[in-house]
Amino acid sequence: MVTRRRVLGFVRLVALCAATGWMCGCERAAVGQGGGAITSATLRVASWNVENLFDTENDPTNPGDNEYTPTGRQLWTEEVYRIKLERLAELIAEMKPDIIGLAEIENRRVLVDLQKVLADAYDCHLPEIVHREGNDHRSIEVALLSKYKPTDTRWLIGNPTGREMICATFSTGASELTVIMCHWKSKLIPAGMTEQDVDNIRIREAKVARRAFERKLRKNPGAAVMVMGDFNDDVTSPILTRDGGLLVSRGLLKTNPTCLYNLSADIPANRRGTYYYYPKRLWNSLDSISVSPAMLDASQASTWTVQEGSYQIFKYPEHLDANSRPKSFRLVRPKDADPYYIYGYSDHFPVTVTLERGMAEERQEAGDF
Ligand SMILES: [Ca+2]
Ligand SMILES: [Ca+2]
Ligand SMILES: [Ca+2]
Repeated sequence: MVTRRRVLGFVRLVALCAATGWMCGCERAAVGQGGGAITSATLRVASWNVENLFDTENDPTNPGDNEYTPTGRQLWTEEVYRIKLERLAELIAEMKPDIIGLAEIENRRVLVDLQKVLADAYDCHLPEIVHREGNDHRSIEVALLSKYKPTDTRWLIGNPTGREMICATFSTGASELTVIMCHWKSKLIPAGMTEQDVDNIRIREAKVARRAFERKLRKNPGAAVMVMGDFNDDVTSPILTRDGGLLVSRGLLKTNPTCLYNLSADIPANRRGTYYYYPKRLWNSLDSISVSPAMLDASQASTWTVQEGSYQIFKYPEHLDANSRPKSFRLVRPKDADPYYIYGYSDHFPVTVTLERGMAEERQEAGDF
């Protein structure tokens, strides 16, 4: 049966392709001309897959949210939703981000609800929202919450029937910081597809993200550009390193100046895990933040550099289960008892980094240029 959503999705897709030319990996037109230059000396940036942040209403155009209703399979009542928001806000307030990328966001409403809990319960103010509805089959998108309004926001489309990426540029006064937020397709193989089909989509997503930051770095090798998110693959995977240009060796940056460095490579391989895959009893480094070469060297021209030792997989103590794995927020269905919720947080750990205003910006502001 062809659902209304699919028809709408197809019509939208055709219009989108015509408008933006995604076939060549082009960016969606810029929207939102904002202000709000970053004035602080440091900037904390985070990325977190918050795991199924759905509201409780059944969106008739989205079959992907049917289980997240009070009578749906997840028994997703208003009370459960409120507790989920509360948990997420509690952890985000601990991280104290200035800009946070979020994955698995149903719609704008859940972001507004999360903002409100952050502000009211934790005095944590992230007033700017970057989000739009996409074509994902469950209608879960990436989003940014931020203290600052981007001066330019684009959506990158690597998979026209999947999740888009956000490419947001913030003004830092004299120059810019660009943040690309990703949630690439998972390695699960849907019916009718092969592993190669899925890999091809994932490779295209990687290449589209890469093209966006390469363009910035060719124009300005000192540009501050970050790529972060849930890549649904380990940081050493060829799709990240070979196709996405997110390198795990600082040495290779010298000969590949338009590639980025994945900060998770600074963490020993056995401690990079952000997600625990129970069927194979394996940790995966699905979530990470990569930065442009100039951001690694405070003497270089970048506006923002990584504060030494600040990158971390953020392990909020309450987020750890008895085995130090991420404590998910999930419904348990015992065979001989009523279902009940484990009020965790998410099946992913967040990642976070602190940036410092670079020398170039300071000199520029002092009028030395
Ligand atoms: Ca919903
Ligand atoms: Ca629905
Ligand atoms: Ca959605």
